[in-house]
Amino acid sequence: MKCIKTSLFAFTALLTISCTSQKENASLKDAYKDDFYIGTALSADQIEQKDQKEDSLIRKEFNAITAENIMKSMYTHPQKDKYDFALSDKFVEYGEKNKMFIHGHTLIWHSQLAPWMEKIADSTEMKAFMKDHITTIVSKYKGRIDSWDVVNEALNEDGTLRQSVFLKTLGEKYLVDAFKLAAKADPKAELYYNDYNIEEPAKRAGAIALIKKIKAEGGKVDGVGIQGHWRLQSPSLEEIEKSILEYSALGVKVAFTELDITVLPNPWDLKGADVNQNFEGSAKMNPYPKALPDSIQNKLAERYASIFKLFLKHKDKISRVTFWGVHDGQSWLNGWPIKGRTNYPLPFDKQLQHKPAYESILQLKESKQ
Ligand code: 9MR
Repeated sequence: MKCIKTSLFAFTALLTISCTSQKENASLKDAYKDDFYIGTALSADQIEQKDQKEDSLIRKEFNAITAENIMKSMYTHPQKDKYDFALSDKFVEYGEKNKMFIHGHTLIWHSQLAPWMEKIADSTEMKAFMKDHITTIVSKYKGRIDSWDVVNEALNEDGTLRQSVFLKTLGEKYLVDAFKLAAKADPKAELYYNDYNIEEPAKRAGAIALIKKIKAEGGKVDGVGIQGHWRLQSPSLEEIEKSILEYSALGVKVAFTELDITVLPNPWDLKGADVNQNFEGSAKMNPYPKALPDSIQNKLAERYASIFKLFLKHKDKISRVTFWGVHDGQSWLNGWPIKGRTNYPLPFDKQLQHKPAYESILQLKESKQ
């Protein structure tokens, strides 16, 4: 294991000490085994175990998996009468072989739909689609996929319902229907509502209302997935903590399902910046094309440490924390919201080396032992 040579926080020398105390064979999943699952999102190549080094890292560090893309409807259900389970079969076999918790992402989502689905314009056809889609996929993996994102990203930022193709054709009822269909197909699978920014007050209020409504109408909701596409400075720990408490008060588990922390400037934060302006190729927006400076590396480690400290405080309410990708080189944040940047949002760098962020997450457990 690589050690950090300097102290990460000005106020503590804890991590310097950790250099000597952490064992070569330490891993995130083992360190947190009594707390919650530590997951990662797998690309198609990772599911197919194309890179041996990446594969051993995945098996060493993580005990929960999500498919980053291949289980989205455009891939699993490309035509009305055609499903394609070739890669999702491999994904599930991989999880079983390695005794991992297997999460299904995702059943009902307005994005990454197959072109034929986008053309569905009336309620009868949409109802038939939802029934066939959810029943076929969930039944196929009954007893093998442990939990599902049944509905993904149904909310707007102000907490109102997104005008998706599902809402337009079926009205609000599509939400409870989706959860009922999934529960019928696999009564034992854990069913989640998953979304981003639902730790922010307005959207959180919308998510709470949505979960309450689905439950009141007889749907089974076991958990809420807070995606966790976060930044160095925001959201605040206070809002994250309030979210854990308020969701868990609904009687559902809380999972952090797509955790990553961008270290790059955000075009929407720039005063007067036009979001539609083309920032591609701008050095200002891609400040660390070669390497992340120590100062930012340490900020990232500190941010991860404070987040995981909060997660540990509420481990009784948290079922799983999944990173959105195995290493920085794979992250979607290299291509969004501006293409062609170099971002550093995960605990492993693109050479698969532990970053100070990794050490800081492990250190929280080591200091307690
Ligand atoms: O990481 C995924 C990226 O490779 C895809 O291009 C993108 C397409 O929408 O989806 C990304 O994953 C998203 C996830 O499925 C749902 N929440 C937001 C994630 C990041 O966009």
